[in-house]
Amino acid sequence: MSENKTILSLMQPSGDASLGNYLGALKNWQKLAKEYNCIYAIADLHTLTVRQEPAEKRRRSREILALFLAMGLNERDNIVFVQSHVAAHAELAWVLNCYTYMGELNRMTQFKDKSARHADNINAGLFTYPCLMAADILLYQADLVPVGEDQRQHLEITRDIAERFNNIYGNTFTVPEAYIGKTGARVMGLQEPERKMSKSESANANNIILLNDDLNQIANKIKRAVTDSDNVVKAGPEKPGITNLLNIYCAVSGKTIEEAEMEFAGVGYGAFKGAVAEAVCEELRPVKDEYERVLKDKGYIESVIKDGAEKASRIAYRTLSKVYKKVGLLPRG
Ligand code: ATP
Ligand code: LTN
Repeated sequence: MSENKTILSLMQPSGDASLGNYLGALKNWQKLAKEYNCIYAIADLHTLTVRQEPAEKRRRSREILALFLAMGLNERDNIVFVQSHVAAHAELAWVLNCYTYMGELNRMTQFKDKSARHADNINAGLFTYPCLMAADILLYQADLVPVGEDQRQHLEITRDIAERFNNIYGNTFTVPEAYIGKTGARVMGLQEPERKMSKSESANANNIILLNDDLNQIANKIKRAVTDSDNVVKAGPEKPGITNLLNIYCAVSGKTIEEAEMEFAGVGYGAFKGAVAEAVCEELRPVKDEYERVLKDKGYIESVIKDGAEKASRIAYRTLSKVYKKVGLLPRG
């Protein structure tokens, strides 16, 4: 690897990839790809915290990986792999479990949200999820972690764990920073604009734009998005639906909210939604075309998976053996 800094991020195969994943995460990964060493993975171990059909999980893991590749995050310039293929993630997660306090984990809003929504399955994995995420990041000495706004708290706990460990044992981990984009970092549901567009929690298909939807479906979902009735295209806390559409529009067009408000001043919601739909479809068209192509190339995807596991393992085990030594585990000899 070159002297560049390292960025790393993972995406769960917990549902089909959404416009939220694309704007909040993938688009920034793509933007940063030229200046950094990049490591991207499928967080399939994380997804075990919520029950899911095994065959669906396998399909989604391949599809999301194909999406990375379609967006130019290819195996030549980046390391692309599947989390469960590098056992060091589970191994370091165990160690970090022992350096993380119950009180810290108790404060995680994602844990509170997910345990409220899955009251029948509040498993220990859901609770210790941030330790596995910290392991993902710290194994590769990542400098920067591009994620959506919902992950900010998990990055903070990762930093706390890393600093705690470094304070006890001397410099072991790079303390990472979150990279959260200015626009698109929190795409809200189209039908429930008070809540994050979530790929595993959207019961209503019109609430979420999937990258697997065809362009007509995408345009129709945007046109059906919930708004208020005053017909003024302006962002504000009392207008969550319109604010969300403005954010989406700005994330794809690169315009600021003020510029977009000016562009749509005096224009009704119908025309505004039409413009948002067109901008989103134009943005996604080439990605979707390439994605369809890559997805058909099963041999290529399998070779990326195999290669990625090898490259990632080499880096991960270097860190893990340093950690094992520092905490006093016997060397294998
Ligand atoms: P779930 O909804 O099942 O919890 P998720 O999509 O939030 O899943 P991941 O697949 O791990 O979880 O998310 C991948 C990336 O996409 C993360 O960086 C996350 O912050 C980002 N992301 C997810 N949803 C949104 C959203 N609605 N807006 C912006 N970014 C998002
Ligand atoms: N927790 C993240 C997914 C995730 C991740 C990571 C993101 C798992 N490990 C490491 C960045 C770095 C989520 O739910 N969005």
